[in-house]
This record gives sequence, structure tokens and C-alpha cells, in this order.
Amino acid sequence: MVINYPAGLLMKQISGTAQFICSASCFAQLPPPEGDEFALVGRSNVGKSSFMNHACAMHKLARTSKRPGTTVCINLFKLGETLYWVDLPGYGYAHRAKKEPERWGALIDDYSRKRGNLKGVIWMVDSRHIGVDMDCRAYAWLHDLGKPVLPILAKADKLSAPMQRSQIREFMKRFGRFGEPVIYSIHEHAARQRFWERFEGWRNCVFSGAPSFQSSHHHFPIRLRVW
Ligand SMILES: Nc1nc2c(ncn2[C@@H]2O[C@H](COP(=O)(O)OP(=O)(O)O)[C@@H](O)[C@H]2O)c(=O)[nH]1
Ligand SMILES: [Mg+2]
Repeated sequence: MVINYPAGLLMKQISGTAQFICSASCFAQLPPPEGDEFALVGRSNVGKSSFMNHACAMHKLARTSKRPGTTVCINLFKLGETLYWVDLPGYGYAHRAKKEPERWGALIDDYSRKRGNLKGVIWMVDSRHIGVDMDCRAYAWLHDLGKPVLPILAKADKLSAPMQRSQIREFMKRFGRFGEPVIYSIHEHAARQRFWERFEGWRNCVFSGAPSFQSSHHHFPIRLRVW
């Protein structure tokens, strides 16, 4: 069934009420799937945890850090009655990757491919650095995964308005198949509403099974090697 929520309702329901559910260091530790899950994917330090806190209007929901790579687990959050978000470990930090790249890749791959209620991915890219190698590899992996992707350009306060527009164009040139990215800054109050309106529309598309959101058919899976 497609539920079309009035714009802004979801944001109001979620603000200040989201809950941390658990941290899992392997797929088996996750609780049984419930409701609809959306995963946050992006480079370490791109601002995933800050974004979740800001979007949910809660300061300490997800841990944020100036030190990259501190989220080594899958963290599950309940945002609404049937809405869950998952903060995944960020990719792209060499010192971490050297230590346990296989476990990281396997953790993300396992989760993304086996979790039955994973409905879509929120992909965060630094608005200042479009097209860096790690993001290009993540793009190939996301494409292969075949789940709907909602792209976010993070830390937009670091750019002027004209630069934001030109970075959106750059993103569309490289990764346009996922649609136009939402510009986000945790220092801009209006970003929250802009995001939730877009999320609601995107989620309604996801659940209506529009053809553009159907999985693409590949003959072999691209294993994630960027984490
Ligand atoms: N200027 C600015 N800094 C941000 C923004 N979002 C996150 N940060 C900073 O980026 C750093 C990493 O953020 P964090 O949420 O821990 O990134 P994660 O590793 O992707 O979860 C922290 O120092 C945040 O304060 C933003 O929109 N603007
Ligand atoms: Mg984090």
C-alpha cells in the first residue's frame, strides 16, 4: 500500500522522538527486521551522524566525532512507528582499512544484501569534493546493489550559493542516475525541512515500486572494497 503523507508531517512526528536501538558488529547481531529500514552511507567524516542528529532535531542521538572512522558498528535507530535508519561505518580511511578491510567490507555487504527490510540508501557526499575515488567506487557498488538511493550533498555551508549550484551540476554529470542531490548543512535550519519533504516524496516512490527504482540486473556482484 502506498501511504502519501502530507508534506511536513513525518518531520514533525520524528523531531525529538527518535531512539537508538542497538549497535551490531556483525550481521547476526542485528535484531529481526521490523518496519522499513534506510541506511546512511558515505565516507568517514562526511557528516552522517551529524546529519542524523540534525534531521531528527536531537543533539546526541548518533555519536559525532572530529576523529574519522569511529563508527565501526552498524547502529540501528528507530525514527517512527515503522521507520528505521541505520548508521553504517564510513568508508575511505586508510589507517582503518589497513587493519580490517575484509571485516568492514563484509559487514556492509552482508547487511546491504541480506537485510530484507532495507528499502533504500541515503548516500552522503561532501559537497566540496564531488567525484573522489572512494565515492566513485561507492557509486559503482550502490548501482550494483540496485536499491533506491537518495543523495545528499553534505557540509553545504562551506560553499557559496553559486558554488553549491555548480557542485549539484557536477554531481548530476557523474551520478545523475540517482536524481538531484539534496543540499544539506547542519548549520542551516531550513535544510531539515527541505530534506524531509524530499525524503517523503522519495519514500512514496520507493513504495509505489516505480520502474526507475527497480533493481538493475548484473551478472556478478561488485564486492565492496572501499571500506
Ligand atoms: N561545517 C559543517 N561541518 C559539519 C557538517 N556536518 C558535519 N560536520 C562536521 O564534520 C565532522 C564529522 O561529522 P560526523 O557526523 O561525525 O561524520 P561521520 O563520520 O560521517 O558520521 C564533525 O566535526 C562535524 O561537526 C555540516 O553540515 N557543516
Ligand atoms: Mg558517524
